[in-house]
Amino acid sequence: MKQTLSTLATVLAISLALPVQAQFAKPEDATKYRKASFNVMAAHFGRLGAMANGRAPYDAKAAVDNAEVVSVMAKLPWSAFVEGSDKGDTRAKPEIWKESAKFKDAADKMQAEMVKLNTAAKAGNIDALKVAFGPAAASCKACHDAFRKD
Ligand code: ASC
Repeated sequence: MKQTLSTLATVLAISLALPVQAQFAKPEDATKYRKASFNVMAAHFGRLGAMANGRAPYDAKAAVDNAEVVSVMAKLPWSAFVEGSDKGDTRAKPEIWKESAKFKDAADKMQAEMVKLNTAAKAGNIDALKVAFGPAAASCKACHDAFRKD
């Protein structure tokens, strides 16, 4: 029993450490998935922006909750930029697949900024949130400028 539990714990620890890897039956499913994850992220990021920019009152708990969602969602879209999903209902530029190392750098940078934003939200003060929000928004914009059609 003890042995079984410890094996189970090991399996669980390994599976939690694996990066999220969604599977898609069709390229359109991948496109829908990445758009959905960006949309959820944007909704929660926008709430943080409203607080950071003084358009909404600062609420420490709401900041933590929103930043948590943002940092989790930030991990999701990348595995959905599959081959063949450059066509159809997407603003993804071909450069995503042609300059994949550059795209990965931009994606990694964004995720790192969202982790910092999450840490800042947990600090529990508006100034920390303001400091982290600017670079986080800039990391969204940098990727949009290079890799998204408007
Ligand atoms: C947002 C949002 C984005 C980013 C970007 C920052 O709130 O939806 O995509 O910020 O506009 O420049």
